[in-house]
Amino acid sequence: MRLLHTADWHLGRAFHGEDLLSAQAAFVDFLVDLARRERVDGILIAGDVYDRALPPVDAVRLAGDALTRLSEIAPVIAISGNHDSAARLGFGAELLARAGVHVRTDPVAAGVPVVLDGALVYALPYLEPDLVRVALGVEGRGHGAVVTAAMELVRADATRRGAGVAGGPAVVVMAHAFVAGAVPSESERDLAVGGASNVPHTLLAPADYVALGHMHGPQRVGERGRYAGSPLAFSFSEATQRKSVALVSLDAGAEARTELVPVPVPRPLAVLRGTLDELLADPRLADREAAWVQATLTDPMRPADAMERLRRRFPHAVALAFDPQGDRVGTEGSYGRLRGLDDEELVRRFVADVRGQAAQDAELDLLRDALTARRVAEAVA
Ligand SMILES: [Mn+2]
Repeated sequence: MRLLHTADWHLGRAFHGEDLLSAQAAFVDFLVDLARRERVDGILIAGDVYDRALPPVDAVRLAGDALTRLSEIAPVIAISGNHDSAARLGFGAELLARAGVHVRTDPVAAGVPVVLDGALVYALPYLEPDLVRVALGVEGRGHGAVVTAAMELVRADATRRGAGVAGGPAVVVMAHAFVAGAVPSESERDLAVGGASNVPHTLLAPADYVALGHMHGPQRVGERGRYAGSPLAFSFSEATQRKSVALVSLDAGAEARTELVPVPVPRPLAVLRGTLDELLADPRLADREAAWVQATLTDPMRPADAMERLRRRFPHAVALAFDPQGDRVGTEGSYGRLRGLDDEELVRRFVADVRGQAAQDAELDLLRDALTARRVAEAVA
C-alpha cells in the first residue's frame, strides 16, 4: 500500500507581510493531482494545518476544499499541530470521519487507529504537556512523559491487533513533535521554554513508518521517521531546502520505502549580499529579479531609500539588513545579533542589557512560568 505524507501547511500564513494563500491553493491543487495520479491508499497531514488557532476565513475555506477533494481519492488522516487549535480543528470530527476524513485532536484517542487496508495508522496530535498530562495520567513533566504515555496506548492496541508478527498489519505513527536530532529552520514556533522540548525517536518505536510534522525542512530522523516538511518556505533560512511531500510504500515483510516528490515553487527565495550599487548592477543577479529577496547591504554608509531602490530591480524584495563594511564599520546591525534567539534568551539578554546585571534564578523561573502560560493560552485560544 502507499501513503502520501505531508505536514505544516500553515494555511493563512504570510511571508514577510505577503499573502501566501494563492500559493497554498496551488499546493493543494498539486497535492490532489499527485494523490489521484499515484492512486494512494491514504493521505497523512501531520499537523499545523493552520498557522494559528483562529485562522482567517479564506484559510478555513481552503482547508475545507482540500479535505473534500482529497477525501474523494483516499482516506485522509490529519492531526492538530502546535499552531492549530485542537478544539476548533476537531470540530465535527465524528461526522467528518464518516466521510473518510479522520481529524485526530484528542490525545486520549491515540490508541485508536485509523484502520486502512493493510496498515494501522495511530495519529498523535501535538501533545502540549501542561494541557494533556492529566488526561493521559502522566506524573512526569515535559514532552517525553506525555509521548511515552500516548505510545503505551498505541503499543497495547497494536499488539492486540496482531502487529509485529508475520502477516500482521503495518504500523504507522503520526506525530507533531520535535524529535531529537531533527534540524529546525527559523519558522517553527518553539514547543517549550528552556529547550526540554525534544523527544528521543526511540519513544515512537516500533513503527514501520513515523509520519512527522513540526520541522519545516524535509528530513529523516531515526531509522523510520521522516518530517515531510512544509510545502512552502516560511523563512529565508529555508532558501536552500527542496520542499517535498513523501510517497511511502508499505509492503508486507519489507521496510518502508519513501520517495520524495518535489513541490512546485511559486516564487524562489534569494539571499543577497553586497553594496546597493552592486546588487542593482550585477548581471549575474538577473535570474533573482522575480524572487523573494532578502538583501544585506554592505555599504559603509546606509544608502537613502534603500528598499525603494532595491525594489526597482527586485520588486519582491521583502527583507533588508545592513552590515556596513570598510572604515566606518559599526557593530553588526543592532538587532542582527538577536536573530534566532528563543523568547527566554531574548528576555534574559534584554534584562542583562538594560540593568547591567544578569537576571536571577527566581526571576528566570517567573519568566519561564509566564512564557509557558502564554504558550498554553495560545494552544487553547
Ligand atoms: Mn509548523
